[in-house]
Amino acid sequence: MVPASQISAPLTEGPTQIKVDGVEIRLVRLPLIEPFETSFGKIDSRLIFLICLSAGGLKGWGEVVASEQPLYSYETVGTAFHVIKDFLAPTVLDDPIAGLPDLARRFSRFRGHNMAKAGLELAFMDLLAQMNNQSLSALIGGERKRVAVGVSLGIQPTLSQLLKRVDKYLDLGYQRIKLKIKPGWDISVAFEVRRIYPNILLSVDANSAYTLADVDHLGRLDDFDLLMIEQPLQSDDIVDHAELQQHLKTSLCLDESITGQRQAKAALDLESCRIINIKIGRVGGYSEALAIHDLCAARSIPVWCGGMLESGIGRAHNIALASLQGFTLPGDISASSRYFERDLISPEVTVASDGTVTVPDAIGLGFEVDSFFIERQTETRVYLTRK
Ligand code: OSB
Ligand code: MG
Repeated sequence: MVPASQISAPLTEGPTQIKVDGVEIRLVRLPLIEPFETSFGKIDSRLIFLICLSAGGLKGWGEVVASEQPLYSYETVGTAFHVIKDFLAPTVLDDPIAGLPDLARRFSRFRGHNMAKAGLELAFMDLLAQMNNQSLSALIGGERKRVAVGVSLGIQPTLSQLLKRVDKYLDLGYQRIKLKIKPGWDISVAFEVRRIYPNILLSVDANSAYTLADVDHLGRLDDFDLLMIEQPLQSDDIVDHAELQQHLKTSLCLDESITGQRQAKAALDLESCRIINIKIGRVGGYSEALAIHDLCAARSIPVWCGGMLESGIGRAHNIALASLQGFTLPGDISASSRYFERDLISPEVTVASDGTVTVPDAIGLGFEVDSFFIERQTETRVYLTRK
């Protein structure tokens, strides 16, 4: 693993004081190639929330992963817009920023709204990487040159439509298949996929669709040699998951419940899960994501990088994060083409036939931002400056 001291060094040292001149917010509509359905609903486009920080002639890009509706999390595009415009952006524009810890400290007095905070942290880290002439991966101490990836398959109208998609993504090389499940679309689906593919890495994600009363039902998933069951119980629960884990052979993985390093530590202390999904947006940015990575590495708990149907900008940050040594399981980092006809970056993210994505070594994000296409798809644009 990478010791915390090595990770934080480039983030705190050096003469870098970043004076941010402007915060641009853009809401950009990207249609999905096909609808994405989870236990809480179905979407057919993404309203991508971009943040662009300008400083000293450079631009740093970040993405707020909130959805339009408060389903996965209480945050929405609307709440993040308000919180960034009225509270977070003014603290960013206030004084020059000394480093990531300084930025995180400014945000910490505001409760919650992790996705809003993360969007600004991401953009800040892109700026910092550019100022240091480094890739994002190098900036955070990432060592992997390629990261292993899996695919998350939404609930389908029929089993045969699901099986077609499993086949397609295995063919494309994806190393792990994750099935979204809910009551009525769970046991028989996992049974059938496992029957046809006895040897693949297979997991399921319930997005909180069950309660502890379903312990026997969920126990039937133990027959399918799953890599993990992701977030079966309530989104803020840590206690019932510990009880459930005791009754299951299969490892539980927490997603929604892990909103920061304190929750991660509590979940590991209580043995509520044996695997953690790290999403930079859900935990409030790089500082928390790195801390959770370090905590899990120190306890030999595998972590993997989750996804939120990000555009290429959020995806580039996920790739950088997943290049850290502790990310030992395939992430939900698909090719741009898994979700979008055309992405906001160039080149787009591609998955090689061995199910890996290259970690760019070019400075900053490592991808060009396609300003022309962003402009074309923009629904809302706001530019905030110092008062
Ligand atoms: O639970 O991991 C989840 C997408 C939106 C909200 C929650 C989740 C997901 C995914 C998609 O599973 C992962 C991806 O971006 O490919
Ligand atoms: Mg999940």
